[in-house]
Amino acid sequence: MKTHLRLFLLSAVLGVSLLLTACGGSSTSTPAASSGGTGPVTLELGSAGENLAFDKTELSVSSGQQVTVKFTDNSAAQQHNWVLARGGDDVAQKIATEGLVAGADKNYLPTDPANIIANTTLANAGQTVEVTFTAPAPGTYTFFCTVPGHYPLMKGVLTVN
Ligand SMILES: [Cu+2]
Repeated sequence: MKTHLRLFLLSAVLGVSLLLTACGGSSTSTPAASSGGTGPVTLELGSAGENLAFDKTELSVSSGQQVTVKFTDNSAAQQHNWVLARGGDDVAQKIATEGLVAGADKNYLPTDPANIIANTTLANAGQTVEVTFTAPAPGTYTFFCTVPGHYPLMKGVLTVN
């Protein structure tokens, strides 16, 4: 009789501690409250006609802001894309080189996306493509096109405040 009671108490204690563990686990994943009053923003840019350039070379957003980039290929024949690097020109150069190897089937993007914050797919002439992402930590980031030969001509800087 006494043994049964102890077993019951033991299993009850174990059950409670399991429940506590489960609750503790879920509470840590509660998203942090958004700071500041920056709502979602849409940035529109395009290629500069037939030039290997964007029609805007400076963009700015706020850290944590939801950003949608709408990119229009204004060329009559060329493909372009819009890629945001997790860093500056050194990182962009590496992505462009790896993208060239990957080929058009992969949107001229490296297999490992670790250094890419956001990217559109390839846009054909006259096409608009878009991508939505959360603005990273404050700093400056290079955006560019990875179609072979377009970087480092076709690039700009996103400033995150
Ligand atoms: Cu391009």
